Amino acid sequence: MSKDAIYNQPIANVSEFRFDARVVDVFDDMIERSVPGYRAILSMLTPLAARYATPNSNLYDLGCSLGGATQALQKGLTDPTSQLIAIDSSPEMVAKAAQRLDKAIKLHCRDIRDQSIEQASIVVLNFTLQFIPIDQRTNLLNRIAKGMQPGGVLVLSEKIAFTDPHINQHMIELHQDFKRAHGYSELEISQKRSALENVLIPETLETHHHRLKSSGFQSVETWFQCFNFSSMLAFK
Ligand code: GEK
Repeated sequence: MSKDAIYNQPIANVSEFRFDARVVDVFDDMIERSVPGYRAILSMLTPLAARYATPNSNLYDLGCSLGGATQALQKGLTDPTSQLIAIDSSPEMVAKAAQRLDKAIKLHCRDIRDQSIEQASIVVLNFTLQFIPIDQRTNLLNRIAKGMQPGGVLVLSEKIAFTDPHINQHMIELHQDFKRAHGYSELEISQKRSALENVLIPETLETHHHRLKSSGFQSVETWFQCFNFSSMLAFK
C-alpha cells in the first residue's frame, strides 16, 4: 500500500482537493489514517448485505472509490440474483477499482447525481454525500428513497458537525489527534484541511436525520460514531 505523503511538503497555494491519480495511488492508506472507524464500518456492511439484500434487487455503492464497501457487501450476498452496482465520478478511481472488483459487479464512471436507482434493497453512501453541494443533497436522497424497495436500507456515513461550538471544536481536535497518532504531521493536517475546506461540507446528525425522514425514509438511526465521523441507517 503506497503511503499518503501528498501534503508533507509546504505548498505555496493549496488547491482544492480532487480525487485524481495522486490521491488514487495512496487512497487506501489515506482513508485508513484519516477516517476513524473506516474499517469497522466496512466490516458491518457484510452482515447488512446478508440480512437486507433481497432476490432480484439491486445494491448500489455510490461514490465507491476503490470498491472497499462494494467488496464488503459482496461478501454478505448469498443470492446470485442480487446485482451489485458501483459508481464513482473519478476516472482514475474507477480504473483502479476495475482491477480489484469481481467482473459480476457493474462498475460505472458516473456522477451519482445522474445515476438511476431502481429496485434497490441496499444503497451505500459511505463518505460521499459530504462532497455533494448542500442544496443538491435533498434531491439526491429523494431519488434514492424513490428507487428503494419497502424495507430497503440506506447506509449513510458522513463526517459530521456539531451545533454546540465547544463540542464541535473538541471533536475536530480529537480527530486531529487521531491523525497525529497515525503519523500525519501538523503541516499535513493543516494543508489537507485547507484543501478540503470548500469541498467536504459536514452537517449535523440532526440535519441528516431530518433530511432522511423528509426524503421518504420511515426510520433513521445512527449506528456508529467516533468523534466527528458517523454512520446512519435509514429504512424505507
Ligand atoms: C469507500 N465509499 O471506500 N459522483 C460520484 N462519485 C463522487 C461524487 C459524485 N458527485 N463526488 C465524490 N465522489 C468509499 C469512500 S471517498 C471518501 C468514498 C473520502 C466520489 C469521489 O470520487 C471519491 O472516490 C468518493 O466519492 C469519496 O467506502 O475520500 O473521504
